[in-house]
Amino acid sequence: MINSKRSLYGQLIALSVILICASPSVADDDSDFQKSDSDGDGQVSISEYQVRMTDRFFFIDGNRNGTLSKDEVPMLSNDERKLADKNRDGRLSLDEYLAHRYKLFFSADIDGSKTLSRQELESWGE
Ligand SMILES: [Ca+2]
Ligand SMILES: [Ca+2]
Ligand SMILES: [Ca+2]
Repeated sequence: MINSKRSLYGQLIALSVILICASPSVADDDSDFQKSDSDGDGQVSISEYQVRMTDRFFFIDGNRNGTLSKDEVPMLSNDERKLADKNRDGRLSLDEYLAHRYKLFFSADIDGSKTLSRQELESWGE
């Protein structure tokens, strides 16, 4: 009796591990592109990008103090963060964050159209 209970428990654990591993991460880029391209014209314009990055700013601002501290932007290297932190207060304001993201946007905009096609976004790798 105890044995069968234990094996059922083991099966439940195995099942939940499988479920966690199977959680949606496939086609992440695609859905990200579609979310950014809010008018659905196949291009992410700078204003669509701004909306998306503003969203992201408030999403990663975990303690909601309106600035991003070092541990809230672990994806930025020290150099990147220093470059983006214009007033050198050790935090990124929304303006500083957006200015940094615009730079990335324009460096990804290979054809200079001020919009990012799906292809440009993919070769950017973000
Ligand atoms: Ca668009
Ligand atoms: Ca700052
Ligand atoms: Ca472009």
